[in-house]
Amino acid sequence: MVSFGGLALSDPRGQTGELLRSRARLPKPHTVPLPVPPVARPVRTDPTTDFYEIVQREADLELLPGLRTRVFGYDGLFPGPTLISRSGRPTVVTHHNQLAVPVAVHLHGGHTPADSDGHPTDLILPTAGWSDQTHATHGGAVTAGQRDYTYPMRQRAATLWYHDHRMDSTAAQVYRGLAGFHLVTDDEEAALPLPRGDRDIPLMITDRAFDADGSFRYPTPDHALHTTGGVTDTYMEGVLGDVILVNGAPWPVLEVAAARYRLRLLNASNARRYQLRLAPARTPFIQIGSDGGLLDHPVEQTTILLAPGERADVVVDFAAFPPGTAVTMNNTLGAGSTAQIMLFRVTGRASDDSHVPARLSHVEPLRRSQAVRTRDWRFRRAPTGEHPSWLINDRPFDPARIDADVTLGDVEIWRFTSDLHHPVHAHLNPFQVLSRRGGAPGPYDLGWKDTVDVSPSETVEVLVRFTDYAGRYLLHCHNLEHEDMAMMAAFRTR
Ligand SMILES: [Cu+2]
Repeated sequence: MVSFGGLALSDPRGQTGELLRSRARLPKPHTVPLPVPPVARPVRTDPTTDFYEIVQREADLELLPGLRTRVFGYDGLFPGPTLISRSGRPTVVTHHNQLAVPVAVHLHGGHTPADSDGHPTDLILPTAGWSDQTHATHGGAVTAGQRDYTYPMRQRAATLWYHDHRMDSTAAQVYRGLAGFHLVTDDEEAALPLPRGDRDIPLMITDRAFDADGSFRYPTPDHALHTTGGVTDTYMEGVLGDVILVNGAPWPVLEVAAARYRLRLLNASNARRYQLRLAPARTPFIQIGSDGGLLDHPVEQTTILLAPGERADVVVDFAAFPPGTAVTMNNTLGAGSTAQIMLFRVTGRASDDSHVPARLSHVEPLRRSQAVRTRDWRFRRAPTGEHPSWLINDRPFDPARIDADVTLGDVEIWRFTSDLHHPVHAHLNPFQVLSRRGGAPGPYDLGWKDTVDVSPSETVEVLVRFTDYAGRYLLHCHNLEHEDMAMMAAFRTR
C-alpha cells in the first residue's frame, strides 16, 4: 500500500458521501501513463448524418498495474470511445446491449428529442434476453438488444458526455464503467486559435475503490444488478472511492511540451466533488468553457471546483514552467490518496501558435425580467422514520408522474434549495445561474450550465429556457446514489 507521505485517509471535506477503501495493492502515484480514449469512427455517413455503432459489453481491463478489473464498457472500454459531432449535423448512435442487465444511454448536455434522451425507463434489454419484463421497466419504451439514439446536434460546441441512466441502477452501472466523452464542434470554435490536436485532451476524473483481486468494490445489495437497485443504506449519502482515476488510470502522468494545452475537465464521479489546483502555482487555469460550451471571454482561475456531472474547459500554458518541471494537479477537497489527481511532466520547448483570444463567443444573457414564473425545487433527505431515500419537493421519483409542465420558449426561474451537497442537473437545455445565497453567482457558475453545485443549506436560482422538443424530461441530483434513491423529478415540455 502506498502511504501518501504518511497522511491517513480521513473523512473528506466538502462531500456528501461515505468513503469506501480499497483492499488492492495500489500503484505509486504518477507512474501510470495517462490514456486518452480512442475517437470513434462512424460506420457510415450519408450527406446529412453520421452513424455510429457501440457495443456495451463486459471486459477485463488492467486499470491497476498487474491486476484485472471486470468493467461494463462501451465497446469494452473505460472510458468509452470519444464521439465527435459537428454542430447541426445529426448523429445516430446504435447501442447494442451485450451486458446481462438493462441499460439506458443519456447524452449529458445533449439537446435531444425525448425519445432519444435515455429516460431511465426507456431501457435496452440484454441481447441474450431478460426474464423479468415488468421489473424495472415501469412501463417505459423498452427495446430488445439494441436501440438507435438520434441526436440532431442543434447546439453549440461543448464537451458533452454519455453515460448509463438505468432506473435504480445508474450509480452501479456508471461505477462499473459506462461513461464516455461526446464532443460537439462548430465553426465559431474552430475559427479560434485554441490548442488543438494532441494538445486538446479530455480528462475524465472518477474515484473508485478496488477489492484485493482488482475488481471494483461497490456496496450494492444485488451484485448481479438484476432485481434490486440502489446502494446499501450505509452508503446512501454517496460512494466515495480512495483511488482517483483519470481516463481510467490511477493518478496518471502525462508528458507535455512547454506549450498551451486545452484540458476538458469532467467530473464523472458518482458523488465526489473536487477542487483542482496546479502546483507549483506558476500559472492559472484559463477557463474558456463550462458545461454548455465557450464562455464570452476567458477567466483566470486559481482553482476549479467540479461537482459530479460538471465540466470545465481550461487552457494551461506549460511554457510557464522550466523544462523538466513536474506539475501536479491536486484536489484541495481530498485527503491522503484523494488529494492527488495527476502529474504533468514538462519535457521541453516546442513551437506553439495557439493563444487564448480576449473574446471567445457571445453568450446571450438571460435576465430575471424575462422570467414568466418561478418554481421551487427542494432537495433533501427523507425524514427519519421514512424509507431511506432522497426527495425533491418532499416526493420520491415516480415515473408515472409529471412534476411540472413547461412551455417551450418561456424563461423561468428555477430555485434550488438543499439540505446537503446536491449537484442539480436538468436535461434538454442548459441554464444560467442567476444568484447564489441571494447574492451574485459564484466563480464557477459561468456561462451555460447544465449541472449546478448546490451546497448545504444553500439556495441557487437559475434561469431556464427549454426549446425545440416537446416531451418528458428529467431534473435530478447528479450524486448518482441520490439519483437512484429517488432524487429525480419529471417535467414535460410543450
Ligand atoms: Cu443529491
